[in-house]
Amino acid sequence: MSGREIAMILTATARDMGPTGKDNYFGYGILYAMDAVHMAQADFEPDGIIDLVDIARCAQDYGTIGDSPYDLNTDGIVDIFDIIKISRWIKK
Ligand SMILES: [Ca+2]
Ligand SMILES: [Ca+2]
Repeated sequence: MSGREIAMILTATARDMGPTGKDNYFGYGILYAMDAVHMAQADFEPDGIIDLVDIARCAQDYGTIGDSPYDLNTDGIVDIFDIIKISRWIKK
């Protein structure tokens, strides 16, 4: 993974603070390391982008209980909340 990809993931998963978007006081916002790790792992069909193919991979494991790479919110089951989470990371 390149430095540019890491920077993109860190900024995409940061929680915005202060004025909307990047600002001089908060920058991109609060760093959420766990979300950044999950986003980095969510490129299930490794091509450097998260898209519908990656969501489809996640959906294929729908209903799986226990350890799964598709359990992006680490609640022990692959369900709609994991699909919603990966959907937020699709590049717009
Ligand atoms: Ca992908
Ligand atoms: Ca889950």
